[in-house]
Amino acid sequence: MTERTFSILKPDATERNLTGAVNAVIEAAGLRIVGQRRIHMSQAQAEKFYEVHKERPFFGELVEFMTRSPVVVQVLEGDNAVARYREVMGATNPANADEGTIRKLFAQSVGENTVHGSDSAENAAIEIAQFFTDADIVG
Ligand code: RTP
Ligand code: MG
Repeated sequence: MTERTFSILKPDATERNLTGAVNAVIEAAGLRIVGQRRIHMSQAQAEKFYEVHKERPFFGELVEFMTRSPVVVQVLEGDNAVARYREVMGATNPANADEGTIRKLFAQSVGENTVHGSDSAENAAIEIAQFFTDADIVG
């Protein structure tokens, strides 16, 4: 089933000039980048995006990290894109990530872990709508 998911290349990726390298892994995995934009997230945008984690001890650190440098927001399309991208990203903590995954290849720590991917189709739709209009997605 063709579906869409939402992705962010996080500040540690843009800072190290790794956006092309990460995109190469995404595309090699069969996911198509159908929307893409570089932005510098505001504090308010980051707080809203990670609202589900606001009671977690790492919330402040997470918002600070996500607003530290530009990010690349993306819409990815493909067969079972939500689950497929989670597979390609690897575990949240790069120490536990499988060989060949984006986080195993590039992430430095559980906090600075290079990419975000939606965890369900429902959240993907909500997250895509936070950053893209329909006209900005060309499938
Ligand atoms: P994401 O939402 O960014 O795709 O990552 P995820 O689903 O794999 O992990 P999640 O549990 O949703 O956590 C969101 C992000 O918060 C940061 N984090 N830091 N310091 C910590 O212990 C800690 N735990 C999580 C990571 O940047 C994680 O991706
Ligand atoms: Mg998550």
